[in-house]
Amino acid sequence: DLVAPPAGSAMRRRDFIFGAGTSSYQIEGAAHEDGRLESIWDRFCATPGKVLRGENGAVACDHYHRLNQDLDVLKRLGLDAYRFSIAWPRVMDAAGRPNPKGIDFYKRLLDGLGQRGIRAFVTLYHWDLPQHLEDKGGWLNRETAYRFADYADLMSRELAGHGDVAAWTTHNEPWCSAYLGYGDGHHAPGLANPRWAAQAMHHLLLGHGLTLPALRANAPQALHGIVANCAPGYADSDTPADRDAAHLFETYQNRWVLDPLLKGEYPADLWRYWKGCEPLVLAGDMDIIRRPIDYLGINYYSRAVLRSKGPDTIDWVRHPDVERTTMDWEVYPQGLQDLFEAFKRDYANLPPLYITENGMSSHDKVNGAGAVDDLQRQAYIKAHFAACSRAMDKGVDVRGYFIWSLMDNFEWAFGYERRFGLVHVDFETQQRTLKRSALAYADFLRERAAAP
Ligand code: GBH
Repeated sequence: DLVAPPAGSAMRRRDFIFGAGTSSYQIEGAAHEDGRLESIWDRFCATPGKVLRGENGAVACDHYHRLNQDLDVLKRLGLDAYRFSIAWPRVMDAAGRPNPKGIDFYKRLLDGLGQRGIRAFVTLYHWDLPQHLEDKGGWLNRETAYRFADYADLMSRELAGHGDVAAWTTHNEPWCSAYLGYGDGHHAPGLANPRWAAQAMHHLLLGHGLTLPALRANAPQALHGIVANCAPGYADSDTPADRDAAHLFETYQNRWVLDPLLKGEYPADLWRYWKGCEPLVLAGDMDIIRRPIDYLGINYYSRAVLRSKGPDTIDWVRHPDVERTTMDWEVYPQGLQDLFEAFKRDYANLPPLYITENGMSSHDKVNGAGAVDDLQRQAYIKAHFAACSRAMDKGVDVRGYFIWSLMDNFEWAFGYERRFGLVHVDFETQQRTLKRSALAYADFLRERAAAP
């Protein structure tokens, strides 16, 4: 019974949503079919030296062609909800007109979920910007925010009446899009300047706010919100300098995104860390960005430990003797509780939370008996269930938990080597094998469904 919340946990309430997630570029493949345009990730992967072993998402899990099989896997798991993203380059042509073939894929996906009684959490942007928009400046260009609102309007109209969409998400992890994409260049489009990261963030958040009226009008029954990747920062020592380093880390990692959304302002400390990098903000922008949201999705993986490296400069500390994943991220469940309790203290208007991603990568292999013994993942999930339960006991309003990921997939700059799935994928044969963690999760969900 490894993958289950503790007895008596508030997570065992029947209305708590359990799910798993994926994203379009990481699983779909079919990168050149049915009128799909080039995305910034196709271009980035084709640039030598950007992705481990030069891998790309051209085939990935071939999910585009294996939709029904993957829907049946979701059904076998017994999930309440499935979180996926729409590939913007699949559903609109370069003139902004709808591409019916691409849109049809998502209609079939939602219909298939609906037939199986699985609710949908639909993300509009999980990093695959159409390349033609990047050619005009991408998220550095304010126009992209307006094009994003057009795209959101189109998709929420087109998909109305298909399946049961519980929630729309504007952006997955704007921090990653802005910082990894435009600030340090580890992700597409591979640009590296903190001033650009700050401007890209502003336009990403503006795009988020601009979409909300259309989403609400076209999908009045669904919840509307955004997903942020957050991590708590701990000072390496109790000195004021190290405590300030931890504070600056949380400003750059969490408050850079959450303060504009929930307080309508960028945290002033951020410009202590990135001197002179303030974005251009037009009158009225912050009111658009702070439009009320129904929920906040948090992707939680690990913590950071920080020390001061001089005034307004921080240094990441790597503790040698702690458990790590194959991403080299520390396993630190307590951080989830600490983070959520801090949010509750810091934001008077904190909306209900969903853990929209949590999980780990490991070197999983199918053994001679045809099974995948991912014991470390089962323990990881169980420990994070317990941390989430403790936060709920302290009054934090958490409504759902999604494991990242449904299946092994294209792990961005790390290619196919890092495996986050509940389901193992053999990338030669496209064979899916439920790992032990998936079987244990399914057992828990079946028991819960049977309980009075
Ligand atoms: C998510 O991003 C993505 O949404 C998803 O597509 C991706 O597959 C998944 O996570 C796994 O990577 O070095 O310990 O300080 C996660 C964003 C940003 C979280 C970097 C971890 C560094 C952790 N990540 N962060 S650590």
